[in-house]
Amino acid sequence: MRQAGRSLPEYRKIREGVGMLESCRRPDLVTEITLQPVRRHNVDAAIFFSDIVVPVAAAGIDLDIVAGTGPVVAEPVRTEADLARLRPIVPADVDFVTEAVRLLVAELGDTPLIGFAGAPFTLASYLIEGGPSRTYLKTKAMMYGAPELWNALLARLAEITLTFLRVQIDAGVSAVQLFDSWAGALSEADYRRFVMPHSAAVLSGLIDAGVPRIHFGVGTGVLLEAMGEAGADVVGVDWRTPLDQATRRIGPDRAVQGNLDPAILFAGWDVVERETRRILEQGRAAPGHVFNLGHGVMPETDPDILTRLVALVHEVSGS
Ligand code: 1CP
Repeated sequence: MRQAGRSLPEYRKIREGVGMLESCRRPDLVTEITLQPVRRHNVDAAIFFSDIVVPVAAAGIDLDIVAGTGPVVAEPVRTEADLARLRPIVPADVDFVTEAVRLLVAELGDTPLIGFAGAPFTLASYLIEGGPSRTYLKTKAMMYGAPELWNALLARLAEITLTFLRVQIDAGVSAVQLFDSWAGALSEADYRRFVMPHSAAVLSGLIDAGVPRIHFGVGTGVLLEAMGEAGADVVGVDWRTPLDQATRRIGPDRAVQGNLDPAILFAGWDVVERETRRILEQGRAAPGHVFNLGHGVMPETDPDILTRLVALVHEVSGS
């Protein structure tokens, strides 16, 4: 979401009259949209064009991705009976993903393709709330009030997510990112108790696949250590925590990814340059640093600033 694609005129053109879910199911469109930011900005890796709700739609949940809103679930999942509508998936349920990844890997040559999935907590929040939320009231009510149902739901989502990431790895992605975008709504203790075991099941289930695993959330300053422990090789950091501080929390065994505030891209080039240099400097404290934004690209972002930003990162890091 809010990756480079949405700020590009060529993206908006190709998406005209095509719904978001439909575009995710068309390998020709997925391939072209994934390549657009790579061509334009010369980034070092491509991120697969899809959405975190694609596997739960394939698992039988009736949902849509509504422009300007995000995922909307027709009948939210709130009871034991609702859970039965979320069945496990098999690779054939997402054969369009296999086909798109294969096409992309062939087109990209040496440029790695990053696959991704939503983590169980973030997926559960959409299924339980029925759409985007600020407070996660119903999600937390189930988590605290009906822990058995909660654990059954998150275990099912972990199973679906693991299958979905394996499909992408088998088709050729070079790395995977697990998005627990909204886990920052939790305390560390509750994250460790109610969420981490399920995310760890996904991440540890991929150890033998031998691809780097990136684990990211927004507002996760207090969770960084636990998100690393869940089984990540790289921990994504939003703009709230400086990377040297993040590294002290995460420890010397994991790389970091981040963390320019996407809003900085609206503040003029001098500010972008200063902040980018600061982040690259602070990233040196970590055993590895993937430069990235602290969250997705806003659709109103000037694409030329992004191109310049990529060139600056290449220049400063000598790559
Ligand atoms: O642009 C790209 O090529 C990247 C592909 C991508 C990714 C990685 C999309 C396309 N979605 C995602 C992941 C995603 N989707 C996340 C995790 C990343 C993050 O935290 O930003 C989340 C939380 C979603 C859910 C979602 N999908 C939202 C957020 C709603 C909320 O709760 O605030 C929204 C707005 C979407 C729709 C969506 N997904 C992707 C795009 C390009 C869009 C916009 C819709 C459109 O273009 O029609």
